[in-house]
Amino acid sequence: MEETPELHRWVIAQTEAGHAPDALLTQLIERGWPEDRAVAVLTRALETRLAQLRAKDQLRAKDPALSERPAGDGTPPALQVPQPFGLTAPPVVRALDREVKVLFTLPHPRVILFGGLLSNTECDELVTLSRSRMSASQVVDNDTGGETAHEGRTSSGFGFARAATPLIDRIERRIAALLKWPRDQGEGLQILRYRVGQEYRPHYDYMDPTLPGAPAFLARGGQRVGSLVMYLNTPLEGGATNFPDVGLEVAANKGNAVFFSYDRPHPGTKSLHGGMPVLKGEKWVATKWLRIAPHT
Ligand SMILES: O=C(O)CCC(=O)C(=O)O
Repeated sequence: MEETPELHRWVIAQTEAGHAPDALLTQLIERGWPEDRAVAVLTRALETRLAQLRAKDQLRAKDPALSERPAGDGTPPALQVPQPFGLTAPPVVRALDREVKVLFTLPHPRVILFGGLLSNTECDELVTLSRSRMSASQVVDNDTGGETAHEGRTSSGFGFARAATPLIDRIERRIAALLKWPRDQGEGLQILRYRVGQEYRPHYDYMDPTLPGAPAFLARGGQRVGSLVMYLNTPLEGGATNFPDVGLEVAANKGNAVFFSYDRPHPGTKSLHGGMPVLKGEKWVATKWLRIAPHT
């Protein structure tokens, strides 16, 4: 077993495609590497990559024109995504304990609007559970993989741990059944409240693997490959979820949920989306992000 530059390149390519270190560790062990040596190989390969990215960042800071140039890395390879059903959409799907309507589907970007995923009572209970816990929403920090405030996201929010309450546990099991995606490959539910004028400007939910914060973000479950935005109320006006690349606006209707997937961290997925400003009343949503590996 030799630690070659080729092996390091493989580790980096897999990581940038969104595979979690745990999955790579398992593969190395399966190939016969002792666990301690496999961990050392992974650590060295990722630290080297991190150092390269930091150096690139410093160069960009000195010469802003460099940021304008394409990375030249090509399109990342496709990842597995949640597939609730095949190409033909059924009118209704059974999700654990509930019949859920399929209101429309779009192939590219892959978007599915589900009707009645949550009952009115479940929506109200989620709002009641979260109301007193909200604080200013943050976004993923591209430099650290942690969280940071951002002017494009003006809502407030609260993140629940997975299975935080019996209600959340049930909803998560329902989502896993609906999307045919293991529950532990989902992040905890994130509740958002938008007041009049508040919005979440168009963004991608995946992590750009070339950013300095990517290794830390991807270490906890790999790349995001799907999002489910559940509407917990119906705003009086505004607040649709929009997909600007294809001119789609999904109205926020209590109990419904819009699902979209992106098979690679790339704008070619057309998964750019946002929460449009609320014009009257307020808007509450619960978002579930799905990862390619168990999220910790
Ligand atoms: O509020 C919405 O409609 C979209 C929410 C969203 O984009 C997100 O949580 O990533």
